[in-house]
Amino acid sequence: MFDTVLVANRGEIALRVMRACRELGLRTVAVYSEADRDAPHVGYADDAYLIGPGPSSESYLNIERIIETAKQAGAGAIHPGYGFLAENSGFARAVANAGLVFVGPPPEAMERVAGKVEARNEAQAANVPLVPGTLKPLNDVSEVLPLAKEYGYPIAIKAVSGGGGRGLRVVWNDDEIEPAFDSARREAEVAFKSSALYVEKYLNNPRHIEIQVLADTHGNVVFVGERDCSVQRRHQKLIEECPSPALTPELRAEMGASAVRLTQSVGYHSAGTLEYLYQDGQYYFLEMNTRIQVEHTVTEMVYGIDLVKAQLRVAQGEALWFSQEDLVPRGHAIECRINAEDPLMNFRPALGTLGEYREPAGLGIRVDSGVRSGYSIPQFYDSMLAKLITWGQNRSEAIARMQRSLADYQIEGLTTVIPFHRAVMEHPQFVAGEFSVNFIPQHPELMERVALLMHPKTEIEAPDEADARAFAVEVNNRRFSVRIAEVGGPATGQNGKAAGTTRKARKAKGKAGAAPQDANSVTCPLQGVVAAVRTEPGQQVEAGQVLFVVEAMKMENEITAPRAGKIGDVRAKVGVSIEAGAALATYAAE
Ligand code: MV4
Repeated sequence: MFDTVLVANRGEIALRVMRACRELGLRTVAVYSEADRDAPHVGYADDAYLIGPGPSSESYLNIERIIETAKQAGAGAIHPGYGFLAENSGFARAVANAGLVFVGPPPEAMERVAGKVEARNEAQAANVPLVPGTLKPLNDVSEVLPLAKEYGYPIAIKAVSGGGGRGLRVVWNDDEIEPAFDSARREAEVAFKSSALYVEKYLNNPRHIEIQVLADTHGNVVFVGERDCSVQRRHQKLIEECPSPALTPELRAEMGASAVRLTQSVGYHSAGTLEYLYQDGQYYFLEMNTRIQVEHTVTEMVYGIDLVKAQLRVAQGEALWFSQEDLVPRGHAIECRINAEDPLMNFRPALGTLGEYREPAGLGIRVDSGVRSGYSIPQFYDSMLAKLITWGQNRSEAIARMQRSLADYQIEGLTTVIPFHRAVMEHPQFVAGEFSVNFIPQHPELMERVALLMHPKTEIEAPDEADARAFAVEVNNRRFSVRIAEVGGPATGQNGKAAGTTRKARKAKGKAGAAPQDANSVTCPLQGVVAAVRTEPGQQVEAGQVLFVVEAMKMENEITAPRAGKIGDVRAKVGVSIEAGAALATYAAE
């Protein structure tokens, strides 16, 4: 059918797909941007083609260029990975129209579940449980109040084209309807160029559980268990596991059967994921993702199925070579996403170049990585460096193995979320399997532990890492590692402390972007565009009161008063760009 696959992606997933191709004897073609000349996926492919400048809009999202390249390279199929063009039905159609195979579902099936309201109607028709809510987009804000009365507060106002939490607003009382509606509409318009909204009852403490499905072109559909993806932050998943600690075999079978019904009814084939919320023993369909997902790996470890190879074989027209009864889970797998982000700075992406880089190894450990020693992280793409997956005979073995491999993982030159994962793996609620999507905000002690892991408290003023030299010494034949540094520098003050720059002062100098929050101004913590001004000169405000809304990275961020006080000048205007650290208003804190 096809013997060459173009992988329209980068990073770890491009490598992941190419490995699967190799095992199937398929030739691989990479595409890359000018920022990715040095990227690992380029070197791994049999052939590689430059497709444009760094920004993805000019390279990895350039549909015509990618299809042209596939033809030029003699590829018969295109695998989109995840992100970029993976869920773009226009791309899937253009690939097919060019006489190539899209390794994914048919565009018609993608479109039937693309919009949230359409997906809800499809789910309803397939008898899949839904969160109570509307089955049509709203025409006007006035429709919200009667719905709130019907479902009871809290309710969620959601964007029909939503995703990643964009255009989602939770409303707790009548007064919040209007501002939430306006804000959701603005955000939806910016992010999706569609301002259509709908309403659901809001579940306040659910788990996020998703079902993996696999369908061939002959009408066979199976589900490959579930994943629990509840540990996330701002709709970015951080940890996923299979199976979910919350499900019984009966519930798994019931949810799985519902997922198979919906998959079958929309004429789907390839791998797909149905997202559900799970609370108080009830499950509710949320949306369908029509791609291979980042966290597919944990399913593979527990079910022993290579999902990417399955996608490729199904795309070649092969019928599923196993049945539902053959799919038996074995043991437990956990994935930690290894992102270059600073957990203590709101998980802000950390750019830089990798120094020493060593991955953990051994039984039950899998690292799907897109980086290597000496690699510079391009600024244009996401901050995920690698995925660390551990398998164990049971959940506690998988956790112990994760703790061990997080400790063994050596990544120098960049701040990563590894200390966050270490804190989670030792957290009693996580270990007990008791968590919801609110896990991180519900446990402030977690981030305190992360801070301690990142900056251990020492008795003496700790020297800068860069100033210290490491030695191995032998004392009575026993080997010790010691770090030697001159503490405080040559000049010492009267109290014996360093008179020069302290570690703290040096650290602070090196860190840009953190907005100084002085008592006389409300500063903007991030660069963006002012979307709303909710205060006026002379206004008395309370601590935590929303004063401004700033749109950045297509997300709306509420800027609140750090303390109670009185607003002086309001400097920000709607539509104006604002730098991180700039003052939005002056105020006198009480
Ligand atoms: C919800 C919800 C509670 N009730 N809908 C967030 C992103 C979007 N994909 C769906 N989301 C939610 N929808 C109702 N009716 C809670 C969330 C939610 C969430 C969902 C999955 C994973 C993490 C989450 C974190 C916060 C809120």
